[in-house]
Amino acid sequence: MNESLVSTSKFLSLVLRHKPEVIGMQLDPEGWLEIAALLDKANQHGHSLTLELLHEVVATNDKKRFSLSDDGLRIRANQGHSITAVDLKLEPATPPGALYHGTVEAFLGGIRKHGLLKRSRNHVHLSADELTATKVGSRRGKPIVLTVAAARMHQAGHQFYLSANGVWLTEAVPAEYLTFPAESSRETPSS
Ligand code: HQG
Repeated sequence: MNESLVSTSKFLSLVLRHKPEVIGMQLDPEGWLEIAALLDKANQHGHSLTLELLHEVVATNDKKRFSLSDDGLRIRANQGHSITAVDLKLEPATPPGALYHGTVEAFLGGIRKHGLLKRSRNHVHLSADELTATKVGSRRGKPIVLTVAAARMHQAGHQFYLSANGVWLTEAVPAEYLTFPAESSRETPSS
């Protein structure tokens, strides 16, 4: 992605996940914005966004963060929201046996104590493969990948959702369903 695509993706993530009010807008209950109004408002607030650039970001975005409505008139983010009023109306889905969560050491104490919490977002985000989880953890430092016993959690009644861009979402992961990586690399040698 070139710089204007990256900065447009970041701007759209801000507006469509967290703060539509920065351009004087409000998401509908399922997270959509009318594209025509979005372009008008963005430009009024000093962001030179065109329909062509928006379509290019939707099509080429590395994580497929955004979707267009079937009629092409609206756009929304596929996951990652912090606006609690947004309900994407995803269908509950059956997860694979294991899912993965990338984090960093500084958070492990809290995670061991409380499990995975959604914190500022609307869901805990889980990855289908370890490589993706490693990349997620790398955003904050040396990545640590936790394994989630997703099938066991699901059997115990916890609901899972699969976003349109392949991210698994759930309300919280109690610590009993987490496996932490072996800690041998952090142990002090005994002699
Ligand atoms: C941690 C990006 C202490 C958790 C990524 C994480 C993802 C705890 C952080 C998506 C905790 C929350 C989401 C507890 C969880 N104590 N720390 N009990 N429970 N945490 O950014 O999963 O590029 O809200 O480990 O690729 O890092 O934006 O979640 O480190 O898919 O599209 O609290 O964001 O996608 O951080 O990332 P976040 P995340 P985009």
